[in-house]
Amino acid sequence: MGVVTRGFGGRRRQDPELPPGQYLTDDFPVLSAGPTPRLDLANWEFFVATEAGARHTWSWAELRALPAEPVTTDIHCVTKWSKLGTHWEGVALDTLLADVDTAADFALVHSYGGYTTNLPLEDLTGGQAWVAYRYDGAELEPEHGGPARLLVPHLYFWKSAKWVRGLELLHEDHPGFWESVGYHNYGDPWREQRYWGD
Ligand SMILES: Nc1nc2c(c(=O)[nH]1)N[C@H]1C(S)=C(S)[C@@H](COP(=O)(O)O)O[C@H]1N2
Ligand SMILES: [Mo]
Repeated sequence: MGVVTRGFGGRRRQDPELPPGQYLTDDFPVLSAGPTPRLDLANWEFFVATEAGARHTWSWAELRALPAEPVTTDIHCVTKWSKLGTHWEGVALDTLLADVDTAADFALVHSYGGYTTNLPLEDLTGGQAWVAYRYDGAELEPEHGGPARLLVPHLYFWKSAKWVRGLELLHEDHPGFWESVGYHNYGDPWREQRYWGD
């Protein structure tokens, strides 16, 4: 986290902590392509379906019983806002995938409500992604993806699926909701991969 650097005379200097084209916000905007689903924790589950046909599931109680990690990270939305040093808590995908036998290269993330987003499986492992259920010291608000959302902060925030339901592990890449209508397939904010062709 650093000091916000702004030029005088209305010129905004690029903060070295901000990817190209991004600006800082203290707000936490809500961006949802549809209504906020109200989910019953008694029926909630997180699944991992492998390319070989195996299906692993965790109930809400089982998820919450797994070791949780605090995560402090910057987040970058493709609509150009960034927040630095946000505080989350959740279960690392490394923990959830530890006993999953897979040779898949890709994951299609599914949300309650039907949203999907795709990414290479290797971007979900190695301490880079979490199923997050707390934000800023409180349970995650429904508008921001509660009860639980994916958190993959090294990619643009549309990859961080709210109301996450599970992962479909695949040999072949399959574009998700925004990726199939023109957003970049990978979405690295540091390479400004916003749209097709970036
Ligand atoms: N299920 C679901 N997840 C989603 C979205 C969505 O519309 N539905 N929007 C994405 C986009 S474009 C962004 S920028 C972030 C916004 O998260 P926020 O509303 O908590 O700021 O969620 C991402 N995850
Ligand atoms: Mo977004």
